[in-house]
Amino acid sequence: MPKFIKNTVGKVNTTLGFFTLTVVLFWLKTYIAYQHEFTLGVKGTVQQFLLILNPFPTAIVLLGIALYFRGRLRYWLLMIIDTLQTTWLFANILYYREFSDFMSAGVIKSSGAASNNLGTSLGQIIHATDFLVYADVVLLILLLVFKVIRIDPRPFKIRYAATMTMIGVALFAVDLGMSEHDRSDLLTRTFDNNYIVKYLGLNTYAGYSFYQTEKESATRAQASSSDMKSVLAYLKKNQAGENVKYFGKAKGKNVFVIHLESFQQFLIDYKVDGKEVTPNLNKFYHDKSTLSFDNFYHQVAQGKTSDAEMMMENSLFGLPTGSAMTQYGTSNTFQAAPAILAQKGYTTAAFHGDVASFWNRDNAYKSWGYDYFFYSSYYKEKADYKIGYGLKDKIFFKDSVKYLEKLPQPFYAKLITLTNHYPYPLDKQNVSIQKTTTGDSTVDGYVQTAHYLDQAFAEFVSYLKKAGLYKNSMIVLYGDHYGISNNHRAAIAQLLGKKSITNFDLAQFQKVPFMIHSEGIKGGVNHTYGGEIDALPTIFDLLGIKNKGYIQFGTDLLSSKHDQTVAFRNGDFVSPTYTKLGSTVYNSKTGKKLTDMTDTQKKTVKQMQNHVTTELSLSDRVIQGDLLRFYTPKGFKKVNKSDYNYKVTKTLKSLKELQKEKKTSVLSKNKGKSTVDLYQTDAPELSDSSSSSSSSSK
Ligand code: GP9
Ligand code: MN
Repeated sequence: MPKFIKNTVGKVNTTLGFFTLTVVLFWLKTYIAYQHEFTLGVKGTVQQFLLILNPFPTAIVLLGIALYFRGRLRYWLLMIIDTLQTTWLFANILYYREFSDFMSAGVIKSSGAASNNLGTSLGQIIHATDFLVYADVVLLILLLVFKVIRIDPRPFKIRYAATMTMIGVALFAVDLGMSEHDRSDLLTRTFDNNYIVKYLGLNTYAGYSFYQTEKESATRAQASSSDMKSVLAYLKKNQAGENVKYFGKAKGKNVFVIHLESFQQFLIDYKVDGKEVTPNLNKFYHDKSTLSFDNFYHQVAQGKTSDAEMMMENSLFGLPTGSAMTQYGTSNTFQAAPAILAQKGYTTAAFHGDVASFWNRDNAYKSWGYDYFFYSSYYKEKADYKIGYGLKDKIFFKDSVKYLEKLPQPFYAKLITLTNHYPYPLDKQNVSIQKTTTGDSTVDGYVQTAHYLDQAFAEFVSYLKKAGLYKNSMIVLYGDHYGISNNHRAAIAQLLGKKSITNFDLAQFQKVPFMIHSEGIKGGVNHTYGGEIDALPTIFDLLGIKNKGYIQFGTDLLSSKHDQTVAFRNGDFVSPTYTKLGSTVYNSKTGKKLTDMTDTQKKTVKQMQNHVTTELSLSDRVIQGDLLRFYTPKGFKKVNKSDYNYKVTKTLKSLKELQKEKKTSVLSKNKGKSTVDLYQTDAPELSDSSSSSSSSSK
């Protein structure tokens, strides 16, 4: 063996040599993961360089801790720290695959509530090769155990260890300095988590995220009633008021809010092989009594469904990281739609075919004033009734009816569907439309579950018609967030029949349906720009409730004063004129980048950006500081969470008693005869006679 190689190999038998080898191997796999597992959007040589550099500083500092210890302990500590860092990398690879985002401390905090479903999907997204990230650690340990690499027993001088720490810190300073230069306000403004990882690395991101979460708890402790003043001042200036033409047009009607899981606007009128994917939703969308919005965007971040629910029913934004419903749903004071409506005589109920704890619904719904919450335990459970995250939509809708018919009218009922959820699995017997053929396996099943959801919805609507509920109800439909994440550019391009996809196209791809149907209102496709934050004031308009006095950040889509600048949760925005994504401004009409902007244009965009940043941060202040505890709208009674109990036995008893007290439920109106038999479904799971008249009280 040449002397040079022999010398180099020999070095691994010294502390410094082994340490260097560990650092380099960790760097290598992190860099490979950066390239293959995450979509970091690295542009230009500076960013390329920083991506290569950024695993080093924290790895040197963290692994360097071991250098301060003696002999064998030093080596084992090195391996333990390496394993911990690797586990963080491993967890993020899996998390990113599903959520196209990095894990945050907020998500980890929430994971108690979300663990069930994270576990479900984990099984589906994990690849055997993922474990290869541990290969270097295992190899190093084996080499040590079998004494191929010998442990250097000599003490490692403290001043050398300190030098190593200093090298790490210095590299970190270089990394941070260059990053700030390339992207100012990197750590102060809430950009995408991808930015933090791209510039500062995965370990730094972990520290940043934990720091943010701690800060959140502190903000809450520090908040005081005077903080409400700036919120009230903002709302006074920005709330839009109602549209007299629509005000109260659905007053006193029941309200159905149907949550279309992962449903994007592009599916409306979309065809595969000449066949409509969602014919029934399309019909509903074009109905003359349906107000449909075709420039309506989801505005969720990591909280996904829970962010959508937060916006739809509180007109408050979700948080930049984690889930507001999970982190603050239990302890905060809210003035949510169910509570407001309940105090106006509505019975309020949420229906969902998953466990109650997911997204902390069982607690948050109490804070929001839901009288009832029907979750998985309320439904008959059979192995083939479930797929992916819970009950199949057709069965879910049908089996909700036996509770629905017992609710005194008027009621506010939210039904959260589930089958159209990533990774879009559907059993053969329920498949009735071709997959798309992009070749991207996570994308191609999407139209099949969407088609299934469409059929389930149609069955529900036809029941509503038979039970007389269609006429006296306002039916609201919304898609909660994207189903196909931005990671699938090539497939998206194919689905949309485009050659390639720009960032502007991706922003447009965040449109979700928002439809309001009420017999007698003037419907039509409305092109107003808006988002989930605007849903509640719009719904209130139709129900004849003024939103003045409520802390709601959205504005009525029907109001002439409605604000059409739609904030994305990361501070980007779309509007009918300008779309701003990161630092790039686009002409919303043409989708072209605006390069030479006039001073007036720059000023307008700056004003829009200020507005977006202000509304997001004020909404965050409300949630993080629990500010609603300091403010009660006129005529509103503070919700007392202990008034609510979602235990099955309690609920069934209460519903029974209610039938005697109030004679307004569908069941009472039908002289005590159940309407369940009116429900027709072609769900194959229910086709045998024994299960067609399902009853499942447990
Ligand atoms: C889980 C369901 C899915 O109960 O609402 O939530 P998501 O993964 O879409 O946020
Ligand atoms: Mn969802």
